Amino acid sequence: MAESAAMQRFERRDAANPWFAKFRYSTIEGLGYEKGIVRRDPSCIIDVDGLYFVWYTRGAHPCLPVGHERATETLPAMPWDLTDVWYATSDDGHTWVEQGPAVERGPAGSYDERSIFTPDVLAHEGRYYLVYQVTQAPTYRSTPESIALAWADSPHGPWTKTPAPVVEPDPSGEVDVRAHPLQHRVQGTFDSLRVHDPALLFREGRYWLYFKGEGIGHSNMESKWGVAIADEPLGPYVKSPLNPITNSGHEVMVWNFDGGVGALLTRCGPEKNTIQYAADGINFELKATIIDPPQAAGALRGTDSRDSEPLAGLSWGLCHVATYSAHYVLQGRDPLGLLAIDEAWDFIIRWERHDAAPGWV
Ligand code: AAL
Repeated sequence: MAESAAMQRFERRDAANPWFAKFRYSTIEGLGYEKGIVRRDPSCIIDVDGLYFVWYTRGAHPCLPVGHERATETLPAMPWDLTDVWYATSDDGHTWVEQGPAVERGPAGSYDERSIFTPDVLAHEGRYYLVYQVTQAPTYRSTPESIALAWADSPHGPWTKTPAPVVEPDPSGEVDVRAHPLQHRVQGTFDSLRVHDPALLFREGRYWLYFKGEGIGHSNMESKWGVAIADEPLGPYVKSPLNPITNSGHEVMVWNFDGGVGALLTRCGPEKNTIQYAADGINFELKATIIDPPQAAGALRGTDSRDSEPLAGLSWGLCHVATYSAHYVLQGRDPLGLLAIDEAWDFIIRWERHDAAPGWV
C-alpha cells in the first residue's frame, strides 16, 4: 500500500520516545521579577549536602538597557551588560535566598572589566568551577566576548579567577567594532565575534566546555555550538576541529548520559526546539522535537545519570523570562501573570519536565 511522504519518514509517536519532553513553569520566590534588577541566564543547579545552589547574571541598573549606541560607563547597552555573577540557595527549589556576589567585574584594564555573565557550574572531585562570559570596556555592537573560569573549594567561594580567558573568539573575519556583525569587511567563522553560554562537563577523564558562537558576517539568530576540551579543569582548552557541532540552538544546555552528551537546542536554526544526543560528545543526532522549551535553562545536575533514563539530566531547573520569551504569550493564556509586567526587567522562573496525560502526546 502506498504511503504519503510524511508517513514514510514517520518514526515513532512522541509518547513512545524516551527523549520527548513537555515542560511546565512556575514563578519562584527570591529571584523573581523586580524593577531595577536584571536576573537571567541561571546556571545548572547543584545539590550540596541537601542545599540547592544556583549562579546567575545579576545587574542593578539605573534604567532599562539603552542599546550599544547610547551605552556609557553606567548605562547598560543590553540586560547582560554591567553585570556580575551572583548566587542563591534553596531548600526546595521554589524559594530561593539571594546570597550575594560570587564573581565580580575586575578592575579597569582587566579582561572582565565591563561585565561578567551567563555562568554555569561544575562540581568535580570536591572543587567547584564557574565558567562565564566576560567583556572589556567600552561595549560596542561588535565588541568581542570571551569565556573565563573561576574555581573554589566551597560553593560559597572565595573564587579564584584564571589569569586570562580560557576560550576566545576565532581570529578570522573583519568588522568595525561599532558596526553590526553583518556589516563585515571579511566574513569569519561561526565563533569569530563572540563565544557565549559556556557549560562545563567532565567526561572520559577530560573537561568539555560547550559554548555558543556568534560570528562576524553571521546573524545572531543563526547561532551554533562548539566545544573546547582540556585535560585539566583550568585549561588549556582546545577547540574541536569539527566545530560547529550543532547547526542550531541558542543558550547551551547539555548533560551527561550513558557515556555521551544530551543537549537541549532552542530558539535558533532549522533544528530549534529539539533534544539531541551525541554518543561521542561531538556528533549530535536529533532525538525529539519539542514545544515551548525553557529559555536559557539550567537543570539540576545528577551525580551520575549514566545508568538512568535519557532525560535524567533534564528533570527540573531554572530559566529566564526575557523580552523575547515565548512564556509571555503562553498559548494565549497567562498562567504566570506575566502580561501585568510593564517594564522588561529579565527574571528567573522555574521549569519542570512533566509527563502529559495519556492522549496528549
Ligand atoms: C543570552 C546568551 C548570552 C548572550 C546574551 C547573554 O541569551 O546567549 O548571554 O551573550 O544572551
